[in-house]
Amino acid sequence: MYQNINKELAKIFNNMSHIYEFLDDKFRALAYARAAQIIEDLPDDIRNYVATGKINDIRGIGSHTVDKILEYIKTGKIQKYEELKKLIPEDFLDLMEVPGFGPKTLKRIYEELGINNKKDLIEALKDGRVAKLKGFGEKKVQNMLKGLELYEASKNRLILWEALQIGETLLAKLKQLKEIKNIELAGSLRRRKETIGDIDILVSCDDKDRDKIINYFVNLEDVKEVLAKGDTRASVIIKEKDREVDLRVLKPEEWGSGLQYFTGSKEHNVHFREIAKQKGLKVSEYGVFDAKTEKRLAGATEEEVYEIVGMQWIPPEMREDRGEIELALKKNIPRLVELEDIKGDLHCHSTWTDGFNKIEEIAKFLLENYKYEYFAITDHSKAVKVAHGLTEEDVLKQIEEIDKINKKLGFEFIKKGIEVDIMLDGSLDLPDEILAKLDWVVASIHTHFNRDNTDRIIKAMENPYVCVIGHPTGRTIGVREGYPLSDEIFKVAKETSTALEINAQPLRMDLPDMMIKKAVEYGVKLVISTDSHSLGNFAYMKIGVANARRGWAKKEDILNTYSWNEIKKFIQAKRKKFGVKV
Ligand code: DGT
Ligand code: CA
Ligand code: CA
Ligand code: ZN
Repeated sequence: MYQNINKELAKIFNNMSHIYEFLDDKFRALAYARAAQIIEDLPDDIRNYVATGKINDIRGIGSHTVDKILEYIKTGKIQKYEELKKLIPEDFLDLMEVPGFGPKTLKRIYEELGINNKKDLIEALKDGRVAKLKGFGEKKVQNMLKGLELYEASKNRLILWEALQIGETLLAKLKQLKEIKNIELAGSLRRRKETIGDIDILVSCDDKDRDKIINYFVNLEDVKEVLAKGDTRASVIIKEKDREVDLRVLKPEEWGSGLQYFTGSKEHNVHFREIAKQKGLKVSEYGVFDAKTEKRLAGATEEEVYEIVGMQWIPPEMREDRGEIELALKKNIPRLVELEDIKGDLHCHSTWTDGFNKIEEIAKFLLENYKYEYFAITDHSKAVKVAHGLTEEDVLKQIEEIDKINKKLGFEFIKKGIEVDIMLDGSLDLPDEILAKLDWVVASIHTHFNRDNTDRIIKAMENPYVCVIGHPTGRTIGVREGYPLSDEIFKVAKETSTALEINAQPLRMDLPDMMIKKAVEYGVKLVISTDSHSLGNFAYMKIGVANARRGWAKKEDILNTYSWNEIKKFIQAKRKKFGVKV
C-alpha cells in the first residue's frame, strides 16, 4: 500500500498540468494545477475522503478528476497520464519543474531550435542559441542556468518537512517492535537542518534481538532496495523520493555515546572530542573512556556523556559548533522555545485571496485541533494580482465578517490582519488609515528579488502600523536565493519595535537559522508563522519552531508565545514611539 498517496497524486496532476500547458490546453492545465494544490494540502489521506464519499464535495475537484483519483487508488496508474507523457520529449517532464523552464519556454525551444533533450538544451543555453531567441536574451539565459544548477543540487537533498514526514513514519513502524529499547532520528534530521542528505535512525536493543530488528527494517514495504546489511547496521533506499535511510543498532549501554556521535554535526563532534581530550578523556560512539586506563566512564545516556566532559546537555538543533560548546562548558545553554510555548499563528490566508478555506472554517479547525488563544487572518493586499489581493474596500468588508464570526464564537479568537505588499519604493500597498483599523500588519516583499532590498524593508519598518516583516529574505530553498540584505535591518527592527518573521513554509524557512541567531543577538522580537493557505499547513509550526531553535531563540524572543494582551502592548509601544494614536 502507498504511504503518501496524496503527494503522489499531486505530483501526477502537476505533471499533467505541465503537459497540457505544453500542448496549449490552458483550461485543463489550470484545472489540474488547482487539483494538485488542493490534494497536496488535504489534511487527511485522500483514501479517507473516498471511503466517506466526501471526495465529491471538495471544491476544485471535478468528477473527471475524481475518476482519475479512483483509478490511481485501484491500479496505481492513471491511463490518461501514461498517454500524455508520450506526447512530450522524455527529459522535459522533469525540466518543467525547474524555475525559468516552464512548459511555454520549453515548447518554444523545442519548436524553434528542434531541441528535445536536456543535454542539447544545456549546450544551446551555453552557446548562445537560446539567448538569440526573441524575448530571451543573455540575462534570462544566465538565470535559467543558475536555476538548473540550484535544482540539480537540491535534488540530492530533501527539505526538512519532507524528511521529517518520512523519518517519523519509519520511526512509528519500528516502534511496533517491542525488542527496541531506545529509538531516535539522528544526523541532520535530529538537528532539524533545513535540508537533509540521508535519514539516520538509531535504535538500541539486547544483542540477541539485533537480527530481528535489522531484518524487519530491510523488509519494510517502504524499502525499494537494500544497499548494505550487516551485524549492527543496514542502509536502504526507500520508495519515497528514492532516499537513503541508515539504521544503526546500538547496545543499551552505548545508547548515549552512539546518539551523541551520530547526531553530529561533524564539526560539533570534532570540537567536543578536543575538549574531552584536554581533560584526559577519549570519546567514541562506544562510550567515554579514561585515555590512560581505558576505563569506561560513561555512555548510556547523552546527558552523562556531556556531563563527564564538563558540559551541559546541548539541544541537537544547536550542535553546529557555532559557540554552543563554550556555552555548555559555562552551563549557560538557554532554554530554547518549544512548540508548546506557541499561543497562536499570525500569518494565514483565506478564500478572500489565495487560501483554500473560509475564515470560519479555519477558526473552527484551529479551535478543535490547536490550543491557540488567537490567530490572525492576513490575506494579500491588492498589488498581488494573481492572488486577487484585497482593496481598501475589501479590507473593511473582511473586518465586518471577522467581527461577525468572533461574535458567534464568543471571543476575539480571530485577529484582523493583512499581509500588505512592500512596493519598490518601500511604501505600502494600503494607506495608513486602513492599516490603523487592523489588529496585526505583516509587510512583505513579493517583487524585485534581484536587488538589495534593505532600503525597502527599512522604510516599511518605519511605518508605525507594521508589526512584522514577512519572510524577510524572500528565498525559496532550492529555487531562489534570498536577495542581499544588510545587518542594518536588525538594528532598525530593534529601534522601531518591528518584529521579523520566521516563516515556516517548508520551502521558505525564512528567516534562515543564522539570521535568526543574529536577530536574537540584536534583541529583535521574532514571530513564528505558518503562512498557511490550507488547514494542513498549520502543522508547519513544528518546523518553524525547530528553525527558531537552530537560531538559539528562547521563548521570550518569540512574540507569539505571549498572550494577546502582551502582543498588544508591543504594537502600542511602536505606535507611541511614532506618535500616532494607539
Ligand atoms: P546529511 O546526511 O548530509 O544531511 O548530514 P548528517 O549530519 O546527517 O551526516 P551523515 O548522515 O553523513 O552522518 C550522520 C552523523 O554521523 C554526522 O552528523 C556525524 C556523524 N559522522 C559521520 N561521519 C563522521 C565522521 O567522519 N566524523 C565524525 N566526527 N562524525 C561523523
Ligand atoms: Ca544524514
Ligand atoms: Ca547517514
Ligand atoms: Zn507572502
